[in-house]
Amino acid sequence: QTAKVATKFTPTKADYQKVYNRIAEIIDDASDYDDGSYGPVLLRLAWHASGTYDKNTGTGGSNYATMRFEPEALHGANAGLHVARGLMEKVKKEFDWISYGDLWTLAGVCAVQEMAGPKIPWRPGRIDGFVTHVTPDGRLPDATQGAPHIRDIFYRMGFNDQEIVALSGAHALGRCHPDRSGFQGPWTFSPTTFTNDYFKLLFDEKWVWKSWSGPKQLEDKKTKSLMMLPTDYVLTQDKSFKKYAKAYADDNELFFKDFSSAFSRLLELGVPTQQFVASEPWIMGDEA
Ligand code: CCH
Repeated sequence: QTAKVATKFTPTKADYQKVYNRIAEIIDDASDYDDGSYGPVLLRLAWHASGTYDKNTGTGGSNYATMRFEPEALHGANAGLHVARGLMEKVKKEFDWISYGDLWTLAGVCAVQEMAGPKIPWRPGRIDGFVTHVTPDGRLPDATQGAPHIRDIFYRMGFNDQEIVALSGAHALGRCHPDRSGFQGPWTFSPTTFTNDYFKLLFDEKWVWKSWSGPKQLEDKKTKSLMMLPTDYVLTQDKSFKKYAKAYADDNELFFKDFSSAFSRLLELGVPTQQFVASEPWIMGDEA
Protein backbone atom coordinates (compact mmCIF):
# COMPACT_ATOMS: atom_id res chain seq x y z
CA GLN A 1 0.00 0.00 0.00
CA THR A 2 1.42 3.36 -1.01
CA ALA A 3 0.43 6.41 0.95
CA LYS A 4 -0.26 9.49 -1.09
CA VAL A 5 1.99 12.21 0.26
CA ALA A 6 1.09 15.76 -0.66
CA THR A 7 4.30 17.43 -1.74
CA LYS A 8 4.56 21.09 -0.91
CA PHE A 9 5.23 23.26 -3.96
CA THR A 10 8.42 25.26 -3.49
CA PRO A 11 8.39 28.16 -5.95
CA THR A 12 11.64 29.29 -7.55
CA LYS A 13 12.67 32.70 -8.85
CA ALA A 14 11.33 31.58 -12.24
CA ASP A 15 7.88 31.02 -10.70
CA TYR A 16 7.87 34.53 -9.19
CA GLN A 17 8.98 35.85 -12.58
CA LYS A 18 5.80 34.34 -14.08
CA VAL A 19 3.74 36.23 -11.52
CA TYR A 20 5.67 39.41 -12.34
CA ASN A 21 4.98 38.94 -16.05
CA ARG A 22 1.27 38.48 -15.39
CA ILE A 23 1.15 41.66 -13.29
CA ALA A 24 2.99 43.53 -16.08
CA GLU A 25 0.25 42.48 -18.53
CA ILE A 26 -2.48 43.67 -16.18
CA ILE A 27 -0.74 47.04 -15.65
CA ASP A 28 -0.94 47.72 -19.38
CA ASP A 29 -4.46 46.38 -19.87
CA ALA A 30 -5.98 49.67 -18.74
CA SER A 31 -7.05 51.60 -21.82
CA ASP A 32 -10.17 52.93 -20.08
CA TYR A 33 -8.59 53.61 -16.70
CA ASP A 34 -7.08 56.96 -15.60
CA ASP A 35 -4.00 57.65 -17.72
CA GLY A 36 -3.98 54.18 -19.30
CA SER A 37 -2.08 52.26 -16.64
CA TYR A 38 -2.84 50.45 -13.39
CA GLY A 39 0.82 50.97 -12.38
CA PRO A 40 0.29 53.99 -10.10
CA VAL A 41 -2.55 52.49 -8.06
CA LEU A 42 -0.62 49.21 -7.65
CA LEU A 43 2.41 51.15 -6.45
CA ARG A 44 0.20 52.93 -3.93
CA LEU A 45 -1.11 49.57 -2.71
CA ALA A 46 2.44 48.26 -2.12
CA TRP A 47 3.34 51.44 -0.23
CA HIS A 48 0.24 51.51 1.98
CA ALA A 49 0.59 47.80 2.74
CA SER A 50 4.15 48.45 3.98
CA GLY A 51 3.95 51.95 5.44
CA THR A 52 2.01 50.93 8.56
CA TYR A 53 5.23 49.68 10.14
CA ASP A 54 6.24 50.87 13.61
CA LYS A 55 9.86 50.16 14.44
CA ASN A 56 9.28 50.54 18.18
CA THR A 57 6.68 47.80 18.44
CA GLY A 58 7.64 45.82 15.33
CA THR A 59 3.98 45.89 14.27
CA GLY A 60 2.57 46.65 10.83
CA GLY A 61 4.38 46.47 7.51
CA SER A 62 3.96 44.20 4.54
CA ASN A 63 4.21 40.83 6.26
CA TYR A 64 0.58 39.98 6.95
CA ALA A 65 -1.23 41.85 4.16
CA THR A 66 -3.76 43.08 6.69
CA MET A 67 -5.42 45.48 4.26
CA ARG A 68 -7.46 42.42 3.18
CA PHE A 69 -9.42 42.88 6.40
CA GLU A 70 -12.25 45.30 6.83
CA PRO A 71 -10.92 47.63 9.53
CA GLU A 72 -7.79 48.42 7.51
CA ALA A 73 -9.44 48.34 4.08
CA LEU A 74 -11.77 51.07 5.39
CA HIS A 75 -9.03 53.33 6.78
CA GLY A 76 -9.46 56.71 5.06
CA ALA A 77 -5.93 56.64 3.59
CA ASN A 78 -6.75 53.41 1.75
CA ALA A 79 -9.76 54.75 -0.16
CA GLY A 80 -9.65 53.53 -3.76
CA LEU A 81 -7.17 50.72 -3.15
CA HIS A 82 -9.94 48.14 -3.60
CA VAL A 83 -9.23 48.67 -7.31
CA ALA A 84 -5.64 47.49 -6.89
CA ARG A 85 -6.56 44.63 -4.54
CA GLY A 86 -9.23 43.50 -6.99
CA LEU A 87 -6.71 43.33 -9.83
CA MET A 88 -4.31 41.31 -7.71
CA GLU A 89 -7.10 38.89 -6.79
CA LYS A 90 -7.09 37.78 -10.44
CA VAL A 91 -3.37 37.01 -10.21
CA LYS A 92 -3.84 35.22 -6.88
CA LYS A 93 -6.39 32.90 -8.53
CA GLU A 94 -3.81 31.90 -11.16
CA PHE A 95 -0.88 31.63 -8.74
CA ASP A 96 -2.55 30.51 -5.52
CA TRP A 97 0.76 29.61 -3.84
CA ILE A 98 1.91 33.23 -3.47
CA SER A 99 1.17 35.12 -0.25
CA TYR A 100 -0.76 38.37 -0.50
CA GLY A 101 2.13 40.34 0.99
CA ASP A 102 4.54 38.97 -1.61
CA LEU A 103 1.99 39.55 -4.38
CA TRP A 104 1.26 43.17 -3.44
CA THR A 105 4.91 44.13 -2.93
CA LEU A 106 5.91 42.39 -6.18
CA ALA A 107 3.18 44.44 -7.89
CA GLY A 108 4.85 47.61 -6.55
CA VAL A 109 8.20 46.47 -7.93
CA CYS A 110 6.65 45.59 -11.26
CA ALA A 111 4.82 48.94 -11.43
CA VAL A 112 7.99 50.99 -10.87
CA GLN A 113 10.05 48.92 -13.30
CA GLU A 114 7.39 48.71 -16.03
CA MET A 115 6.88 52.50 -15.85
CA ALA A 116 10.59 52.94 -16.71
CA GLY A 117 11.81 53.38 -13.13
CA PRO A 118 14.86 51.85 -11.46
CA LYS A 119 15.21 48.15 -10.70
CA ILE A 120 13.90 47.42 -7.20
CA PRO A 121 15.60 44.56 -5.31
CA TRP A 122 12.87 42.24 -3.93
CA ARG A 123 12.58 38.81 -2.39
CA PRO A 124 9.63 36.68 -1.26
CA GLY A 125 8.87 35.37 2.21
CA ARG A 126 5.85 37.28 3.56
CA ILE A 127 3.05 35.22 5.10
CA ASP A 128 -0.68 35.86 5.29
CA GLY A 129 -1.76 37.00 8.73
CA PHE A 130 -5.03 37.49 10.55
CA VAL A 131 -7.37 40.33 11.41
CA THR A 132 -5.66 40.56 14.81
CA HIS A 133 -2.53 41.85 13.00
CA VAL A 134 -4.40 44.93 11.70
CA THR A 135 -2.76 48.15 12.93
CA PRO A 136 -4.66 51.19 14.19
CA ASP A 137 -5.79 53.90 11.76
CA GLY A 138 -3.53 56.94 11.42
CA ARG A 139 -0.19 55.30 10.60
CA LEU A 140 -0.05 56.64 7.03
CA PRO A 141 0.71 60.30 6.26
CA ASP A 142 -1.99 62.96 6.17
CA ALA A 143 -1.52 65.17 3.10
CA THR A 144 -2.89 68.29 4.80
CA GLN A 145 -0.06 68.42 7.36
CA GLY A 146 3.45 69.85 7.56
CA ALA A 147 7.06 68.74 8.08
CA PRO A 148 6.74 67.64 11.75
CA HIS A 149 3.95 65.23 10.83
CA ILE A 150 5.84 63.77 7.85
CA ARG A 151 8.87 63.23 10.09
CA ASP A 152 6.76 61.59 12.83
CA ILE A 153 5.26 59.16 10.35
CA PHE A 154 8.40 58.21 8.40
CA TYR A 155 10.82 58.23 11.37
CA ARG A 156 8.42 55.72 12.99
CA MET A 157 9.08 53.43 9.99
CA GLY A 158 12.83 54.00 10.44
CA PHE A 159 13.49 56.37 7.52
CA ASN A 160 15.60 59.55 7.57
CA ASP A 161 15.04 62.89 5.80
CA GLN A 162 16.89 61.84 2.67
CA GLU A 163 14.83 58.66 2.35
CA ILE A 164 11.57 60.55 2.99
CA VAL A 165 12.33 62.86 0.08
CA ALA A 166 13.45 60.05 -2.22
CA LEU A 167 10.28 58.03 -1.52
CA SER A 168 8.09 61.09 -2.10
CA GLY A 169 9.39 61.17 -5.68
CA ALA A 170 6.89 58.38 -6.41
CA HIS A 171 4.41 61.20 -6.92
CA ALA A 172 5.88 61.57 -10.40
CA LEU A 173 3.30 58.85 -11.02
CA GLY A 174 -0.47 58.75 -10.91
CA ARG A 175 -2.98 61.27 -9.76
CA CYS A 176 -5.32 62.29 -6.97
CA HIS A 177 -8.97 61.30 -7.26
CA PRO A 178 -11.74 63.46 -5.72
CA ASP A 179 -13.73 60.31 -4.85
CA ARG A 180 -10.73 58.74 -3.06
CA SER A 181 -8.64 61.34 -1.23
CA GLY A 182 -10.69 64.41 -2.12
CA PHE A 183 -7.68 65.94 -3.90
CA GLN A 184 -7.63 66.37 -7.66
CA GLY A 185 -5.14 65.93 -10.50
CA PRO A 186 -1.68 64.64 -11.42
CA TRP A 187 1.70 65.91 -10.18
CA THR A 188 3.48 65.68 -13.56
CA PHE A 189 2.74 65.71 -17.28
CA SER A 190 3.84 62.07 -17.61
CA PRO A 191 1.99 60.24 -14.81
CA THR A 192 2.80 56.78 -16.15
CA THR A 193 6.55 57.29 -16.58
CA PHE A 194 8.88 57.23 -13.59
CA THR A 195 11.11 60.35 -13.71
CA ASN A 196 12.46 63.04 -11.39
CA ASP A 197 9.98 65.51 -12.91
CA TYR A 198 8.14 65.78 -9.58
CA PHE A 199 11.23 67.42 -8.06
CA LYS A 200 11.96 69.51 -11.13
CA LEU A 201 8.40 70.85 -11.22
CA LEU A 202 8.44 71.59 -7.49
CA PHE A 203 11.29 74.06 -8.10
CA ASP A 204 10.64 75.21 -11.68
CA GLU A 205 6.95 76.08 -11.46
CA LYS A 206 5.26 78.71 -9.40
CA TRP A 207 2.82 77.00 -7.03
CA VAL A 208 -0.28 78.80 -5.82
CA TRP A 209 -3.19 77.68 -3.67
CA LYS A 210 -6.02 76.38 -5.80
CA SER A 211 -9.29 78.18 -5.22
CA TRP A 212 -11.96 75.55 -5.09
CA SER A 213 -14.31 73.91 -2.61
CA GLY A 214 -12.07 70.85 -2.13
CA PRO A 215 -9.23 70.33 0.36
CA LYS A 216 -6.27 72.76 0.33
CA GLN A 217 -3.90 71.91 -2.53
CA LEU A 218 -1.57 73.82 -4.83
CA GLU A 219 -1.69 74.22 -8.58
CA ASP A 220 0.93 75.38 -11.08
CA LYS A 221 0.27 79.01 -11.92
CA LYS A 222 1.10 78.58 -15.62
CA THR A 223 -1.13 75.72 -16.81
CA LYS A 224 -3.30 75.05 -13.73
CA SER A 225 -3.27 71.40 -14.77
CA LEU A 226 -0.79 70.04 -12.21
CA MET A 227 -1.09 69.74 -8.46
CA MET A 228 0.96 69.48 -5.29
CA LEU A 229 -0.29 68.40 -1.89
CA PRO A 230 0.64 70.51 1.14
CA THR A 231 3.02 67.67 2.14
CA ASP A 232 4.67 67.76 -1.30
CA TYR A 233 5.23 71.51 -1.14
CA VAL A 234 6.84 71.17 2.29
CA LEU A 235 9.78 69.43 0.58
CA THR A 236 10.75 72.85 -0.85
CA GLN A 237 10.13 74.76 2.39
CA ASP A 238 11.87 72.69 5.05
CA LYS A 239 15.64 73.29 4.94
CA SER A 240 16.69 69.67 5.31
CA PHE A 241 14.07 68.27 2.92
CA LYS A 242 14.87 70.99 0.39
CA LYS A 243 18.53 70.00 0.17
CA TYR A 244 17.60 66.49 -0.99
CA ALA A 245 14.71 67.58 -3.19
CA LYS A 246 17.06 69.96 -5.04
CA ALA A 247 19.67 67.23 -5.43
CA TYR A 248 17.06 64.90 -6.97
CA ALA A 249 15.78 67.69 -9.26
CA ASP A 250 19.33 68.12 -10.54
CA ASP A 251 20.30 64.45 -10.80
CA ASN A 252 17.88 61.81 -12.06
CA GLU A 253 20.43 59.04 -11.62
CA LEU A 254 20.89 59.89 -7.96
CA PHE A 255 17.11 59.92 -7.48
CA PHE A 256 16.76 56.50 -9.14
CA LYS A 257 19.52 55.01 -6.98
CA ASP A 258 18.16 56.44 -3.70
CA PHE A 259 14.54 55.65 -4.53
CA SER A 260 15.44 52.07 -5.33
CA SER A 261 17.17 51.42 -2.02
CA ALA A 262 14.58 53.22 0.13
CA PHE A 263 11.62 51.58 -1.64
CA SER A 264 13.21 48.14 -1.48
CA ARG A 265 13.63 48.59 2.28
CA LEU A 266 10.06 49.94 2.65
CA LEU A 267 8.71 46.75 1.07
CA GLU A 268 10.53 44.59 3.64
CA LEU A 269 9.36 46.45 6.74
CA GLY A 270 7.85 44.15 9.33
CA VAL A 271 9.05 40.93 7.72
CA PRO A 272 11.27 38.86 10.04
CA THR A 273 14.59 38.20 8.25
CA GLN A 274 14.36 34.43 8.78
CA GLN A 275 11.15 34.37 6.72
CA PHE A 276 12.93 35.50 3.57
CA VAL A 277 13.59 32.73 1.09
CA ALA A 278 16.81 34.26 -0.27
CA SER A 279 19.60 35.81 1.77
CA GLU A 280 19.89 38.67 -0.75
CA PRO A 281 17.02 40.33 -2.64
CA TRP A 282 16.56 39.46 -6.30
CA ILE A 283 16.28 41.68 -9.36
CA MET A 284 13.08 40.70 -11.15
CA GLY A 285 12.48 41.68 -14.73
CA ASP A 286 11.08 40.70 -18.02
CA GLU A 287 13.47 37.96 -19.00
CA ALA A 288 11.36 36.51 -21.76
FE1 CCH B 1 1.20 59.16 -2.19
N1 CCH B 1 -0.66 59.98 -2.29
N2 CCH B 1 1.52 60.12 -0.42
N3 CCH B 1 2.99 58.23 -2.01
N4 CCH B 1 0.80 58.13 -3.88
C1 CCH B 1 -1.58 59.79 -3.29
C2 CCH B 1 -1.40 59.07 -4.46
C3 CCH B 1 -0.25 58.33 -4.73
C4 CCH B 1 0.66 60.97 0.19
C5 CCH B 1 -0.65 61.25 -0.17
C6 CCH B 1 -1.23 60.79 -1.34
C7 CCH B 1 3.89 58.40 -1.00
C8 CCH B 1 3.82 59.39 0.00
C9 CCH B 1 2.71 60.14 0.25
C10 CCH B 1 1.68 57.28 -4.51
C11 CCH B 1 2.86 56.77 -3.99
C12 CCH B 1 3.44 57.21 -2.81
C13 CCH B 1 -2.78 60.51 -2.98
C14 CCH B 1 -4.01 60.56 -3.85
C15 CCH B 1 -2.56 61.14 -1.79
C16 CCH B 1 -3.53 62.04 -1.03
C17 CCH B 1 -4.87 59.30 -3.70
C18 CCH B 1 -6.06 59.33 -4.62
O1 CCH B 1 -6.85 60.27 -4.51
O2 CCH B 1 -6.18 58.40 -5.45
C19 CCH B 1 1.34 61.60 1.33
C20 CCH B 1 0.73 62.61 2.27
C21 CCH B 1 2.61 61.09 1.35
C22 CCH B 1 3.74 61.40 2.26
O3 CCH B 1 3.73 62.34 3.02
C23 CCH B 1 4.93 57.42 -1.13
C24 CCH B 1 6.11 57.27 -0.15
C25 CCH B 1 4.65 56.67 -2.24
C26 CCH B 1 5.37 55.49 -2.83
C27 CCH B 1 6.65 55.21 -2.62
C28 CCH B 1 1.18 56.96 -5.84
C29 CCH B 1 1.87 56.10 -6.90
C30 CCH B 1 -0.04 57.64 -5.97
C31 CCH B 1 -0.95 57.67 -7.20
C32 CCH B 1 -2.05 56.65 -7.08
C33 CCH B 1 -3.00 56.63 -8.26
O4 CCH B 1 -4.02 55.95 -8.13
O5 CCH B 1 -2.75 57.25 -9.29
